[in-house]
Amino acid sequence: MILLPVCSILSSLFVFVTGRKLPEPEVKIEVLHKPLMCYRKSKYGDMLLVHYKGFLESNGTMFHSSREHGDKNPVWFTLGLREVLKGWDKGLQNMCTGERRKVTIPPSLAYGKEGKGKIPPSSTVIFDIELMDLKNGPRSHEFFQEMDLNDDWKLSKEEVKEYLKKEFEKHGYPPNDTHHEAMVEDIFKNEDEDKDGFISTREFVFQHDEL
Ligand SMILES: [Ca+2]
Ligand SMILES: [Ca+2]
Repeated sequence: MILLPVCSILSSLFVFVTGRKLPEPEVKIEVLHKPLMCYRKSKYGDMLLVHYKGFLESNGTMFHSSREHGDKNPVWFTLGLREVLKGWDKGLQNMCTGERRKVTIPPSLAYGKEGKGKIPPSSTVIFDIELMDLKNGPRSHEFFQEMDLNDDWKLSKEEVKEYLKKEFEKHGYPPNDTHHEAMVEDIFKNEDEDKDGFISTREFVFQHDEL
């Protein structure tokens, strides 16, 4: 599903980004608007903030609009990590902030033979997607430094918690200490391989379960 709770986005911050083998692209991309200035383009592992509308190709029905439905906020996700439809991971690469695209996605890269909710089985879907913001994704050097507040090249539980708190606030969620602490414990369970209570750069950079 496309709409992700912030906590699932945050927990995926710790998913290592690797070049994944993907089937041949079958996503049709049309650029509706390209900004004049483009300092950098989206790549796998980046975090993207998007507003979007989704339509059924068959009859043009709009099944979702991030500006009109839910909390009406744009949505963050990490490109290339299967947090979203496969068609999004394919169709939103090399995109500039401020760019708008029409992305046509076949069922195999969208909701499949089964469909989902308002989406009938085997539907080709069309998304009108605007990239609002773009930033370094998980596992980047910059990202580690940003979290490492005292520059000792390891992340303490406090530093990770501080980061989660900031991220939640940034997205308009009230701080929730119990929840953050649970998330930190969860993160350390997976990431602190030698169990010394810190996430080292090595532990941060290398992936444990998928290599
Ligand atoms: Ca530190
Ligand atoms: Ca450690």
